[in-house]
Amino acid sequence: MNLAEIQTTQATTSSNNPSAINIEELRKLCLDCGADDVGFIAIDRIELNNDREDIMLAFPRTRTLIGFVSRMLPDNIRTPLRSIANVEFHSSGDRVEHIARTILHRLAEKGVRGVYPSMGFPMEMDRYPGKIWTVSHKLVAEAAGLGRMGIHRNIIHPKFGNFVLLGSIFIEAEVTEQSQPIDFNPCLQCKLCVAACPVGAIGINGSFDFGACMNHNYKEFMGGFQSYVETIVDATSGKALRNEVTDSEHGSWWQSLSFGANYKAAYCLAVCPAGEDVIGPYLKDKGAFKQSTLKPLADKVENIYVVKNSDAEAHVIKRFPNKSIRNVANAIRPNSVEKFLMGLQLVFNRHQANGIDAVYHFRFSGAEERDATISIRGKTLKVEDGLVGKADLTVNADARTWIGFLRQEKNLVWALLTRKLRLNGDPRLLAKFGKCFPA
Ligand code: B12
Ligand code: SF4
Repeated sequence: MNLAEIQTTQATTSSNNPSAINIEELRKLCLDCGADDVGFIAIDRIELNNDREDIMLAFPRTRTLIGFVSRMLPDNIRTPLRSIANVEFHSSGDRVEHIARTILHRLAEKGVRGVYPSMGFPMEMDRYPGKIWTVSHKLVAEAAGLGRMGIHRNIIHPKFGNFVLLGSIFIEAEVTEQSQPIDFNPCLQCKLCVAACPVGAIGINGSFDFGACMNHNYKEFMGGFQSYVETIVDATSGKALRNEVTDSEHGSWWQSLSFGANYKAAYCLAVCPAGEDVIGPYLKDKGAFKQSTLKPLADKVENIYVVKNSDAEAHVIKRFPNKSIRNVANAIRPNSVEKFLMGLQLVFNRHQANGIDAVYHFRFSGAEERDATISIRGKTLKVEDGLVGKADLTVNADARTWIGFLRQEKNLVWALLTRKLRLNGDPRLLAKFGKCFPA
């Protein structure tokens, strides 16, 4: 299927509004401005349910979203040299924003207003560690027929593969036709991304270990920065700090802070063979493809940043004995009960939960009053509002004390002695709970 055919199958839902922008003209305008593929969806589309409030906050006149992709250079992403992959990520990211701005300037000449959110960063940090992005470009791209998420949770464009970054634009006009998702997933289920990820973040079953990816790949981003600063502050002298942070790591931080934060891996994207333009070498000789793409990344001698006793640490020990483990603090640390409950799924270590079968009732009081049920069973986690079923352990906690305990600012024994924390049930279950969320 060529790109023109793909695009024709996408556009389906029509608008009756006579002033709506003709999509053929709009598509041409977007491609002329540098987009490599583009689609259009109305603000009321179900795929935007999670993001609509933020989109309307950003631009209350929004009627339509333009989703587009911009190609990256696969060989830059595939190299084991991080500087070369990162320069392509940064250049491509800048290009996405440049394309969005150019499209909006052209539309402004036609009297159509709109805004574009960032491709990735900056984000709304006052919401951290919550939903800090305005719109999920992946969901826009899927809805707009630009590809589907593969097992590695990235969008695979049917022609360009996963070597695309995504952009979205909010505009005030309606369009004559809306795009629809493509009816197949280009992911081949080859699992090369599963094998390539140094921290085991991508599960064969489609699960994704957000914390593992965040702690390693994003070490020189926001979460890792807190930990870096605290390491410096906690050191008793410059000489003592050298035992904690090597010269090469300080240098890497300096480069990230001066030239744009550097990703440590992105190996899942690097090895993905899917997409009409890139699949040739894989189809020709799968073994040779693995040798040339996966092996150099797997063989690379490098530091891997993982939380102590986490699934990610166990993965490095088992799969990548050639790589060096460096322990870091978990980048996601909650600052409220709400964020604690919301973030549990993101930092749950399923293999640490092996053998646990327990229901926990949490009853928070004080600054935040809330009841929640957390069930851990069959290496899966379920978080529910309210008290559901029979608890094996009930944790009655003052909200601030609990959050302080999680942030290692308050002592568990002190909390128990002062009855700011009271347990009803087998207290060993609390230790087992903690094991599933290594910090
Ligand atoms: C949050 C985020 C991340 C997170 C989570 C990744 C993920 N799977 O969603 C982290 C920090 C781990 C991450 C890593 C990477 N990212 Co990123 N990231 C985003 C961001 C800001 C939003 C993602 C999103 O839509 N999440 C919501 C839903 C749709 O995603 P999901 O997969 O269903 O859900 C997972 C997580 O998001 C998380 N989650 C879901 N809901 C919530 C809510 C909250 C509050 C939180 C904190 C998390 C969370 O849990 C889910 C399972 O882990 C977008 C930019 C944007 N504004 O859209 C870029 C984006 C998705 N990232 C991108 C890229 C390139 C990467 C990296 C390759 C970076 C790199 N160069 O190394 C890696 C790849 C990791 C991977 N295999 O997914 C590209 C993807 C391009 C493509 N072809 O699809 C995007 C679209 C940026 C762009 N403009 O192109 N990323
Ligand atoms: S590497 Fe294979 S399994 Fe992973 S996303 Fe690409 S095609 Fe799918």
